[in-house]
Amino acid sequence: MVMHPTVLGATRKFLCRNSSNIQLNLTQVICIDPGQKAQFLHRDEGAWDWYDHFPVNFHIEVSTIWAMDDFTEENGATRVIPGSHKHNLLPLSFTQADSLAAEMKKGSVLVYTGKTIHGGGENKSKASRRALNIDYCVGWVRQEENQYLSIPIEVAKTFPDDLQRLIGYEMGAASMGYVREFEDPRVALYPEEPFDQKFFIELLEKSSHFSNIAKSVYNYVKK
Ligand SMILES: O=C(O)CCC(=O)C(=O)O
Ligand SMILES: [Fe+2]
Repeated sequence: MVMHPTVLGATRKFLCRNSSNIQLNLTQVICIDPGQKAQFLHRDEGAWDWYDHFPVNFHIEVSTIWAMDDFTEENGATRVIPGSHKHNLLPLSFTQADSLAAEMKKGSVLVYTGKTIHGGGENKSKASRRALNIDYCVGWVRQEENQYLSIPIEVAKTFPDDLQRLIGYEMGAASMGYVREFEDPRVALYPEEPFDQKFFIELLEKSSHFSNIAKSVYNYVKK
């Protein structure tokens, strides 16, 4: 699920307009039981210290909610305020009445940015509403769920290469996440393999697409 090609491809394309890399932010199963009230309206990017100053057009997170049951207005389908990723108005200046229920069939996925105001709905039905919440973020913020502590290294070693990279065994930006003497964190999984320093130039090239500073450093290093 975490590696779903359409979701991951869209997320990468969206977030990498402003960043060199993305990573897995968290995975959760969320169950809203009958009688549970609506969650407060929020932006998921508030996780980063309720930071008020992310520019409105600078996205650092993409969140997804996969329906494990049919999502209905009655059973607490995620409530979303469409268009709320385009302004900085306070989430709690809105009410549930301003939101729409993301009704969808089991197996569908709701994809929204870290700036979209939303919240779990009130469950007025007689059955639980279950969902799989998988969030991604740019490579240069701290992950909400600590992947290095949540996933023992012996387990991480059994993952496919692209999943290992996504959970954090990869540089998040040209100088973000190294181990030892500026080595790619993959050496922690495979210490016996030779270490390849070209990751730095590859990430620098990616950063050159949105950063003039990176472009000038890239041109300087390539000479
Ligand atoms: O369960 C839901 O519908 C939304 C949950 C959510 O937005 C959150 O926990 O951040
Ligand atoms: Fe949320």
